[in-house]
Parts: sequence; structure tokens; C-alpha cells
Amino acid sequence: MKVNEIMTALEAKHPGEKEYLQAVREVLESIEEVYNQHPEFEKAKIVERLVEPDRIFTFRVTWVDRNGEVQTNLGYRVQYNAALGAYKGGLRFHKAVNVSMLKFLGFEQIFKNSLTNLPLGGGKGGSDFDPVGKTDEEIMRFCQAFMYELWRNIGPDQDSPAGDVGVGGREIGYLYGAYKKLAREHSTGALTGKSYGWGGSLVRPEATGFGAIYYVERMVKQTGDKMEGKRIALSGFGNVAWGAAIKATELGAKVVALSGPDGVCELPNGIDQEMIDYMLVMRASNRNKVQDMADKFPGKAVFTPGKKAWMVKCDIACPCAFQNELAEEDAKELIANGVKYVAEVSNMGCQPGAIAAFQAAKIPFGPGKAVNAGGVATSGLEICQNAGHINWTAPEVDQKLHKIMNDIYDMCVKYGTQPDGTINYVKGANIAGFMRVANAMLAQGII
Ligand code: 2IT
Repeated sequence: MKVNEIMTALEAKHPGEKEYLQAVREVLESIEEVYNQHPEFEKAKIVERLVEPDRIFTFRVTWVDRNGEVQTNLGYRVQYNAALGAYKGGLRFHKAVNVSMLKFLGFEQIFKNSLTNLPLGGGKGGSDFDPVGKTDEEIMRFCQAFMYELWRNIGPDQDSPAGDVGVGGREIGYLYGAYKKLAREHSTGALTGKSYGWGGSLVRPEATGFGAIYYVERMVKQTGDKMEGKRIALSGFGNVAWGAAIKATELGAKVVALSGPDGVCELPNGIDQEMIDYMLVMRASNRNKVQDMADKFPGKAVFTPGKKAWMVKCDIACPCAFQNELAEEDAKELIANGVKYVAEVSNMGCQPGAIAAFQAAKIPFGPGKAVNAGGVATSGLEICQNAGHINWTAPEVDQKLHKIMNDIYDMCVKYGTQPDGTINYVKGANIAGFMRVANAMLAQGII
């Protein structure tokens, strides 16, 4: 396999699909050396097969807004790779959603799901529906209209969507209600991120953030350092940042920044329980403004419009919002301000130039597909509970999540340790994730 040749062919075949091409390039560059040591991979054309989704559904979603106006959006589901299990991955509702974005997310999901060591294939879906400013009724009507189309293509042994940006517990509730009515069965494993009481798992809401901080804790300990007293900057204020804020605070770190599309809130004394709870209120309001935190807690949160979380002095930086949200110039600013560790919690949250800058400065950098895998891992645990008609306690789920994150971290170290002793977590995660999928594809034949 020669990365440049494959990329040139892919660019010709998928012109303009920037995010998808970016995600593929990163993986191929990481695995090139190992891949070329396995002629059986080359013979079975594993990479050529892996970069193309098994199938993509695109569908029209028509619904009626609060003014009685008919609205039409596009809905998608990318079923990427099922070598390890039924397709699994979130649904993203955001105005910028398109096929390229969902292909990049679906591609990343294959490797992330593989890292969890659970039987999960890779998929992703969503819509260009913009939840910002929508009423609860509008969200419900949209979710129902979306499920009119999607329901035939999902199920616990087929494809099991979950939440992502713009899709949380409320949306999963409306989506599941519609699914159940259309499918005429209570097939709980068809969606994850459900509420506790009707198939949801305890700790699933917190899991992405908790898992990320478990991974960060290992990165910190690896250097002989500790979490206590570390200043941590988080971008976003949604579900992922919320879980990360809880766990980081519990481990003695200080959350010094949260951000939104409108600017940053600096938290000079860290975050307290009341503020953590308020993050959920902010998310449910659909206003998408982090300034609301400063308005609610004057003095404890200081808002600056237009400023990014990366301009705040910190020891640990964790992008938790959106892809490519941390650019090379942000990385340079963080490095100049003394950042010690960077962990991507959002999928592909850092631009390639930013990752290169951190690695050149020898700052440990954890890639999204490993750092944020606790979310989908706990979705896998939710499916296990659904299949067995059981509910694990919160400590039981948390313990399993913690073990999965530790195992992922160990695999990243195993495959990512370089001859000079440094750890390239990006390479480690990509190789570890790839090997499991590639071996499954080999065993299952040319299909
Ligand atoms: O990016 C992700 O891993 C998710 N949005 C969660 C996927 C899942 O199926 O829980």
C-alpha cells in the first residue's frame, strides 16, 4: 500500500469530500508500515474495501414547524463496516451535516468501535436539521419524521444509532418512541442513549466525558505526573464537556474554561456542582450560547465574546465540541502558554497542523477515536443489558467503562511506542483499531 497513490485515487473518486479524505489519510499514514508487513492484507485489498462504506441511505425528512410551515431536511445513515458486529454509531443533527461529514465520522467510528474490543461495527447518521432555536415540539416532530424513513434499516442486530452533536437523551426518547410504534416491537437495542427505566444504561450520559478523563489520567500518570491541581480547558458545553467536567473535578483538576460558538467562559475558581447542573439546562434550551453561564453565575464565570477556549492558560486542553475546532495557530498559542497534555474528545477535533505542532513540541496528544471511545463502549454495554433484560448498577457500568478505557490506553501504548521511547497515541490507536477489523475482514472472506 502506498498512501499517496491510494489518496490520489480517492480524491478523484470523491472530489471535495475534505473531511472524509482527511480522516482516511490520517489512518493510512499511521498503518502504512504495519500494513506492508502483511501481504495477506494487500492481497485481500483490505484498505481499498475499508475506505468505502458498505452502503449509504439518503432520505427526505418533511415536517411541520410551529408556524404551520412545511419544512424539508435531508436525513442520512452511513453503514460503513460490519466486520466486528452490527453497525453502531451516533446521529448528528447540525446545519452543516452532509455526506462527507458523516463518512468521516463513520470511518472514524470503525476504528473507535474496534478499540473498545466489543462486537461493534461502524456507522454514522444524521441530518442537516438545525436544532438551534427550535421548540421541544419541533424537535419531537422532526425526530418522528426522521424515523419514518430510518426505522426499516435499524435494529439491535442490524444497526444501532445513538446520539452525537444535537442528539441527546431527549431526541433519543422521541426517536425511540417513533421506532417502537413503526416497528411494532420493544426492541430496545435498536437505539442507545435511552433514558434509564426503559432500556437506558446508567452512566451512558456521562460516559464519553468520563472515559476521556480516564484516558487523560493515564496520559498524565505516564509521565509521572498527577491530575490534582491541573488546569483543564474544555471547549463546548454539551453532553461531552459536561461528563468531562464532572470527572476532571472529581479527580482534583480545575476546569478553567468552557466555550460555545459565541465565545468563552473563564472559570477562575473551577466549576462547582450548580454550574455543572446548569450545563444541562443550557443544552436543553437550544440557545447554543455559553454566555448564559456567565449571566447565571456572575463572578464565577467570566464571558468574553469571540474568544476560544485555547486562549485560556491551561495544563490540559480537551476539545469537546466539533471537528477541526483546534487549528495550528491555536496549538501554537496553547504551547506558548505551557500546555502539557492535549486530548481530543470531539471526533477529529484538531486539524492535522495542530497535531503535528503538539507532536513536534513532544506534548502527549490523545486522538479522538481512542479518547472518546467510552461513549460508544457504554452504548455497547447498554446493548448487552438490553439483550439480557438486566440493569447494571452505576458502579458496575463505571467499572467496566474504566477497564475498557484502560485497555484502550494500553493498546495505544503497545502499538504507538516509538524507537525513541515516546508514545505516538495517534499511530497506536489507528494500528490497534485497524488490526482487529482487518483480521475479521480476512477471516470473513471477500464480501
Ligand atoms: O462519536 C461517537 O462515538 C458517538 N457519538 C457515540 C456513538 C454510540 O453509538 O454511542
